[in-house]
Amino acid sequence: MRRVQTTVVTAVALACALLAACGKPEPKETPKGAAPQGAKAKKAIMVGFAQTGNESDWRRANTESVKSEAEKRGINLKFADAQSKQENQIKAIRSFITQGVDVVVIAPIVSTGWDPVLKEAKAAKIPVILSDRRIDTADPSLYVTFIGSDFVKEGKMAAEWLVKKMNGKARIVELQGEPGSAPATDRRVGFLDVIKSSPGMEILDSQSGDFLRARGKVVMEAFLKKHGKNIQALFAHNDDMAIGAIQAIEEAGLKPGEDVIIVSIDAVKSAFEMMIAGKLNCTVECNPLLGPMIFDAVEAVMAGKQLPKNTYMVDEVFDQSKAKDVIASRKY
Ligand code: GYE
Repeated sequence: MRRVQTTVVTAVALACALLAACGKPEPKETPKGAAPQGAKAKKAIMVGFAQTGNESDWRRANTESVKSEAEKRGINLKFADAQSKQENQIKAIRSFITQGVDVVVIAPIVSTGWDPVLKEAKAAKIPVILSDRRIDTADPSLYVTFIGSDFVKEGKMAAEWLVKKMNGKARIVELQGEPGSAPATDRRVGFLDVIKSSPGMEILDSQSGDFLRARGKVVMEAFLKKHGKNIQALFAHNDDMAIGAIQAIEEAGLKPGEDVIIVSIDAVKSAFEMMIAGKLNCTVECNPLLGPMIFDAVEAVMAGKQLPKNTYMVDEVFDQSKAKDVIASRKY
């Protein structure tokens, strides 16, 4: 059974207005992607997917989930890897519009700056689905639905685990994700919100490692140089940066998982391996397997059906005590 939690944030009337504003369910003579009556073969739905890049294990699992699900359903998928640049992603969306795709799916790299291109999609009557990362916009009619995780909640879960583990007292360093991205912003907000009620939980330093393993290592090296053994705990916004940091901690002659307690987010397979090796203490799940839900939404939009404005995955916390039992069942 798929574990999702659905929140309809708009009143039904508003949702109808939003859908109409996106060109759905306004009946079209021959909806794009649908075969004219009497035709034998149904024309495949064409979807343009603007992916952020290839920055992490999470991202690779997400790309694979989208591609394999499209193939399974016979969807004609146009895939664009933006190589972590918003301008590339915007270019890809413009090209999808020109190609006349039926639906555009975006995993927005950063949360701001989307209105102009989303307005172009709207003018072309192409519905937009946001997946993985939310955006900041004053006009929610620019997208039909959002499907992904609640990053504030993930940050809170990481902090709650750490407060408990450290008995409310720790000097922490933080490795943030890509600046301006929803997961970096929201995970930090959630984490700070929880630790603020434990005066003993202090953030010594906080910097971006761009969600990259190599950057996680470099930034952790700098933290260690500056703060040395004062660092008692690390909060990394993703597992890849935590794994890079683990290497830096070992190279500094310290024991990750003991001298520095580490909590990160994603729960990818390599994080479980690190927990089993005793080097990572805890990871908060962020499910990247969004393909089936994205294409359910695509098909619903194509059928003129109404969708909830936000659908959130339900994520769990895994610490070392669970790692061994769970690793075999992990799908990414
Ligand atoms: O946590 C990180 C990836 O947006 C949820 O992006 C995603 C984040 C994920 O690079 O590993």
